[in-house]
Amino acid sequence: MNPIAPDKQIALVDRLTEACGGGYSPDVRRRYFITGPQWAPAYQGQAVFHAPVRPPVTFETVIEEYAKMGVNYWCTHDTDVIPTQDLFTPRQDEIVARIKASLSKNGLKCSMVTTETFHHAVWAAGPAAESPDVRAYTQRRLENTVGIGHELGAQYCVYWPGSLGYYTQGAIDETQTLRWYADGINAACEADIHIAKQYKRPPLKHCLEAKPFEPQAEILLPTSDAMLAFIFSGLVRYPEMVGLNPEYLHELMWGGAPRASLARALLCGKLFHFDINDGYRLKHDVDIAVGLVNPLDWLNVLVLLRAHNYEGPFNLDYKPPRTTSAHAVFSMSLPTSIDRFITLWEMAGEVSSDPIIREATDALKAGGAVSDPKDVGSIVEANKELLSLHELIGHRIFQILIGAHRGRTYSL
Ligand code: GLO
Ligand code: MG
Ligand code: MG
Repeated sequence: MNPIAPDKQIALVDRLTEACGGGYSPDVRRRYFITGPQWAPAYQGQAVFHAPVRPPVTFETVIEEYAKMGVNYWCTHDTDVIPTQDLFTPRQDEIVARIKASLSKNGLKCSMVTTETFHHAVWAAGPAAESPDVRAYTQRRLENTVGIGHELGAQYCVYWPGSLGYYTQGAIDETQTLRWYADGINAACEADIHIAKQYKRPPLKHCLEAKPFEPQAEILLPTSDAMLAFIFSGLVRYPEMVGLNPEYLHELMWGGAPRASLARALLCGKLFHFDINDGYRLKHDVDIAVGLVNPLDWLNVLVLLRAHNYEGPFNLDYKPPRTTSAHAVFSMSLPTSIDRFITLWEMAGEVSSDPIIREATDALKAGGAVSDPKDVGSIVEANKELLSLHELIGHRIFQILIGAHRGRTYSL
């Protein structure tokens, strides 16, 4: 093949994206509670070892592009859109008014707001540092975000306490730090109760998000389970207002099974919000788009969520890779991510209604007829053949993933 001239590359990528087919129309995409973060397309490709590769984009562009794509909801960190030095000033109000205008012009809603408590130098020792000044500032920031959330009509507020931890062991008292962190969440909930009344709106759903590694060396609330224990520890004053925003990759990163983490959150009634992406076990937070690494696992996750009538947001918390251009972020990366999610969701519906899986599952639940229930040997004998259905169900789910249940074959 001849080299592809730079001015022909966009056309090539667009043509091949189109040739992939299988894309959904914006109207179809709008049927799902998919939320688009400001930070996903605005991510410039930078990291500890990486320089940025893409230019900055404004919230106006992001909101407009989401609207064109068929994403109904937008969400943001406070400082994604308001520079830190402009928070609490009239500049903040001006920016929030511009966001409102841009959302309404494009027919989008704001689903969620979140406070950045990990990037700025003020959080060097975390949002619950020893210094009372840092903690008082944290509380003001959290309360301020709640106010922005109500002003923008959000339903959810997310907290990722990524810098709640340490580099050098023994330097902080973990129990004290967690108490101080709870003070921050309590202040946000209290402010919410007050502000919600002023706006005549229900209070927000406050969602904690765990990540096992990064950016601290050791993290105090590394998993969704740790956060459940924290919510029910007695430190959180309004536990009914606080739930979880698990992230698929964050649960996978520590070696857990995301589906089991979600199941535990569901049992506690705490699965409020869900960050969707993909990646690898026991690696750093690569935030690859949904379904590109673990489509089978993702399919199973969605089967679980459908079975439990999860109705919260699916938040596209991923990072378009550095190899994807600024143009392709909107023309290829985001739409294909959304479409893989929709396909997996619909496929999960097929798994749930598949007659083979249904019959196998019912048979397993019926169990074998045991001749002597007190005799361990008869229990084993009675179920021995039935248990082969476990592997058969796995095979059937794979067939559904590749379309074999609809007759797709490979003839050699
Ligand atoms: C980082 C987190 C981050 C959060 C966001 C929402 O690893 O996934 O993107 O989801 O800060 O609070
Ligand atoms: Mg996340
Ligand atoms: Mg992540």
